[in-house]
Amino acid sequence: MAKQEKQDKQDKQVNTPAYNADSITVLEGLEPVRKRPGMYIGDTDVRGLHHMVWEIVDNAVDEAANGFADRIEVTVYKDGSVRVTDNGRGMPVDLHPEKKVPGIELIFSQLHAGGKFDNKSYSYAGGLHGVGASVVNALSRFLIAESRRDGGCYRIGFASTGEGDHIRSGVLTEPLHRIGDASDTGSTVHFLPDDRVFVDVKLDYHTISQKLRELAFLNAGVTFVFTDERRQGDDARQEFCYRGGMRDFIRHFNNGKAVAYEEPIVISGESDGILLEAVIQHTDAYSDTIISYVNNIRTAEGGTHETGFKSAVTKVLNAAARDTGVLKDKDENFTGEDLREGMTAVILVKMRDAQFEGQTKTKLGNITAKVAVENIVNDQLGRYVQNRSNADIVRFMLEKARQARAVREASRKATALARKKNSLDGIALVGKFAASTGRDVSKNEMFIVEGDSAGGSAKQGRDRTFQAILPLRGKPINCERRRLEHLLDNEEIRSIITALGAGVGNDFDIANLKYDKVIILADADQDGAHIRALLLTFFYRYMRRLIEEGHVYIGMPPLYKVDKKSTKEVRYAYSDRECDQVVQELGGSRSVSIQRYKGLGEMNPSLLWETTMNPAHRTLVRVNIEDISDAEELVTLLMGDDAERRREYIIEHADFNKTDAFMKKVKV
Ligand code: 28F
Repeated sequence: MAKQEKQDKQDKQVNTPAYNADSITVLEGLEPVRKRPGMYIGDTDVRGLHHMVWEIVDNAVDEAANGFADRIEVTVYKDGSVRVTDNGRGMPVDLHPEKKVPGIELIFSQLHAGGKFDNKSYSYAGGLHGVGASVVNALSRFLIAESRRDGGCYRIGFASTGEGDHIRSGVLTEPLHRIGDASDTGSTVHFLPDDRVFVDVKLDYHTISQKLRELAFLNAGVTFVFTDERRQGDDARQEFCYRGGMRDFIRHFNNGKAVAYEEPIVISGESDGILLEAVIQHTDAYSDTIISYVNNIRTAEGGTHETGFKSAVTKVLNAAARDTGVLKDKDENFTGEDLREGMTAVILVKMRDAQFEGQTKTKLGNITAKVAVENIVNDQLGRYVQNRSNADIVRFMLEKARQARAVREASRKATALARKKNSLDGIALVGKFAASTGRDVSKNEMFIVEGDSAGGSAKQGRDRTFQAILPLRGKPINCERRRLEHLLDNEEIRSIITALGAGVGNDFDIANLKYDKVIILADADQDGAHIRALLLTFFYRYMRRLIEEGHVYIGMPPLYKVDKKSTKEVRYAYSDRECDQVVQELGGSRSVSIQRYKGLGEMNPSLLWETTMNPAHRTLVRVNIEDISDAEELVTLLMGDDAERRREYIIEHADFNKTDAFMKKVKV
């Protein structure tokens, strides 16, 4: 009874005129977002459009991270609108004591506000710029929010009004009111990103699905349901829930590799207001992989948290090596790199006021994070290695470090020699590599071409002012199973490193890159797929920035030549489907002749130029690491020991029309 009274009172309050007057000032608050969307959402391209979704999802994830929700649903509709629902406490509907406006209205109309980011319990809110829901409202055609709490369901609505230079957005069109009863609690937000802001861009099914899967790994036990109503059948709905959270993440990541021990090492703790969760698992690989996150955002460029992690691992394991006698008094400490050989680690830091730096703003800058992570890892990994029941695992790690050091020392001379060879720029490449004459790096392109004959055609056909050709004779070495020192013995690999001019591995410096585009040109058959995979693996492992910053492309030679008999019109098709389409356009199969190209080698220089190299006509596919774990999985699959899976994969993907999981098709 008392509850009902309170309810009625609230229902009345939200409709008072004073409240509407207040909302005008609130409106002006959103104007800057509309004026300079990029400042608030990153950009108004696909990335920005997806950030709209992440901002709302982040709020739901925060509610889950605080222990109030365990189910989050995301639906994309045919009109491009998005609906996000959680089963948390529901957004507050009572009036803010000073502002006299319902909490839910503040969430969607106050920049940098909503209390969300001031409230201690919400101290780890994520989001690119941490401005949240009001920005999404400002950049939407409409936004409807519902809150289910205290037995009621409440709704508030906003929309943009006007047109041209007079658009006002986030205007309150439906003040908060009770629309009915609710048997559960939770929040729902339904919004339509404004197509006048996000022009000609669409939400991508895979991007959203991968992000939600990632969030499911990072938030153990929370169920994420993704529905894309633009799709049909089994593909339209996906559900992710990982009881084991980051432990499941690392298992998934190392799936298909030989792991040194089944149960990942788990570290979790708090220091100086910074939360850390980390998992470690070793494989028989020769490199290390650290995947790090801050507030659920991937930090691809690393930063202070990674530095703190590495430094603590080095310290703890060197101490263990001394304790167990693996290192004698006279021995030098192991290097961090030796100690991390074969290590996979996933690190998640949650902190307030995270500062992001670096070229892609994915590098954590806060020094406090280094200290905090270092403290927690020192303490917990220290305890782990002290624990007798982990003795075998610790012995494995130290033995691996010892071998890594031995190999490193043994091959130091060989490496020095290889490096020296490389530094004799050009000499190692004589007769093979055809450099471009132009010096404008931003225009320069390097084609890595499968086979000498195709290489020859490419050299003749190219525009030498900006295109360089590097023909590959044999197959480049498989680098999954090799240390960098051995890779340098491979002539093909050395040529690539030398030609690109930016070093390799830890010495790789993208600032010295001589070519803006590195284009792999291989046949559309199994051999070609293999060569592409080998090269991509190499770039992925030893020049990752090259891929991350979008410099690597796959060239697409045409698969078919279609001649119209009567008019002699000639068209080229790059896929089976395109071939069918072209045949239709030229009047059907009776009026054309079709030639299928078996390989690059069949094309003469001018044809190769016209169809595959000329920027005006060609199709390139940019290689894009959308989901690092998928890419890693693919690399492992293609390069690892599991021959059967590898065979299956190559057969399945030898069809050039299917985009490899690595790649996102972008016509350039
Ligand atoms: C569909 C997206 O946005 N879920 C949210 C809550 C819950 C609270 C809240 C949100 C706290 C102080 C305002 C409830 N009860 N899903 C969401 N669930 N925001 S957003 O509070 C926001 C601020 O002022 C909530 C008690 N405390 C907080």
